[in-house]
Amino acid sequence: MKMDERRLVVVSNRLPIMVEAGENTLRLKPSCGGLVSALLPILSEQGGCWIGATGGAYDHRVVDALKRWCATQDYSLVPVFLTAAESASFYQGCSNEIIWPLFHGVPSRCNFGPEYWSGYCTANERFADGVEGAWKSGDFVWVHDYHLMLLAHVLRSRGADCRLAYFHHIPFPPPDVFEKLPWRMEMLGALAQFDTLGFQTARDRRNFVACLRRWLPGVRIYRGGERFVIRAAGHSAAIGNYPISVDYDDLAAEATSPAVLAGIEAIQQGISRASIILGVDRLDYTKGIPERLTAFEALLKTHPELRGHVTMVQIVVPSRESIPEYKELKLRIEMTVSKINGEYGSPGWVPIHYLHRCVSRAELVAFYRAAHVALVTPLKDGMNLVAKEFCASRVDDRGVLVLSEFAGAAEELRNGALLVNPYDTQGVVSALFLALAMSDSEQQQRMQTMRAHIREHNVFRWARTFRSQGFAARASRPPAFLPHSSPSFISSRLALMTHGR
Ligand code: ADQ
Repeated sequence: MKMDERRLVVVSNRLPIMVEAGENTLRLKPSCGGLVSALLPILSEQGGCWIGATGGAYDHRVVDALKRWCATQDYSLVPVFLTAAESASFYQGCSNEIIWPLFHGVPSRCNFGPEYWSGYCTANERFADGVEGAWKSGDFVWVHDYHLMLLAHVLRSRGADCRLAYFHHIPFPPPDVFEKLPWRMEMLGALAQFDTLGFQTARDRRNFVACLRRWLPGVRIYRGGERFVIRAAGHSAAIGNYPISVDYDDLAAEATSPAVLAGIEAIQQGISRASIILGVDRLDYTKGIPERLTAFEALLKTHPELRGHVTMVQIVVPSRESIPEYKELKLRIEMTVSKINGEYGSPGWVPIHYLHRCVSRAELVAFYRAAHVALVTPLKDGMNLVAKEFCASRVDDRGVLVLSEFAGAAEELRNGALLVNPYDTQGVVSALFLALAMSDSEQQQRMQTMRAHIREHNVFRWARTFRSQGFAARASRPPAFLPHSSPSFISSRLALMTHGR
């Protein structure tokens, strides 16, 4: 069977549809976020199955509603149910209070509760149940992101011999950061049980390999060009970097739709035709939103001639609202926006327009097209799709991308974007000033360079390359050999963590 004939089974923490179940009500609505933005076009094109949590405990009404919804789609959804307690320790706890901050390089924000790890192990078992129930021989099972790093280990320990691939959407930290994880060896041993592992950038892949070398006893690492093959506990895995992307053609087509053209006009009228500096983010401390607002304030302070002529639009999609830190961040952003608007605003001009909600794709593309500058300044980001969406939408070859050098996207877009250090307020102000004054011809030349790259390296190519290289890697395993030390140590520690609690 050829690779592209295999059924695609996506496994991720959340389904692309959220279900809000009240006592007498049930509402389905699409999820917002980078993973869904990237994978939905792939499944919509190829069909297949998506396994993920619904965000709640078992509810037969949810099962029925999802079945009805699937009947109208080319792919099916398989819900995984977690109790409130399981979700609290796995999702809020281990995933978002340990792995997320640690992997984004902020260990000071980590809360290493031991009960979180045990919740993480349990949840990975639940997802494994979902895969076992849905998997058919010959499927390509593609696991996504940091919530499910133990899944291959759990499935292998149950005897599953399916092809298992993993894509890591967030940064992978260097050894001196990763080593703080109390379960570092278990995690690396489990990751090594996948057949293929993909990372966003060469730096993430290098960091992962460096962590394996330092912390996984008995691992063997082979290099073949840009790819690596590792062998641990008698299993081989191929490792590579595959920068994720966007559905370029869809965004470019949407950009000239009547809804978007009307949207651009409405936005421009609404802000009195001032130049727009646009920020679009999930509400997260890694996205650098307060730092960005501070830079905008410094721009207004040091360049008073711009007041009234430039407006910032910051769109924020609500995220992880049950975690106190995220609630505090929301408050901090709201206070900063209101302080800047109070201090610098004047009749007829609001310095910052702040939207806290999930907007439709057409609205988003209208904002991308109406903006003069996209200010994409995460403190650390696996890739950042907003940067690529902005470029793909600019069918007019205009607009300037000011991009954090700490976003994965900077590796690919450095020839067209103005790169900044988001911690360097003065540097961001200078880049913004340059962007606002940039000639049409320079904007065009930079934007064309970025668009050409994204057109070619679009999300379909990303999925194809990952799947075909992963497929080839399994077919050509490295020669058998004896590892330096016994890998059974890792297997038994993991078995203890996942089964022996
Ligand atoms: P995210 O952290 O979610 O993704 P990002 O890549 O920027 O970050 O994607 C955000 C997505 O949400 C974009 O597609 C954007 O259009 C959408 N979005 C943002 N605000 C919105 C709003 N208000 N309304 C509607 N849509 C909105 C994770 C990693 C990233 C990585 C992606 C994909 O953290 O680094 O790029 O996965 O791998």
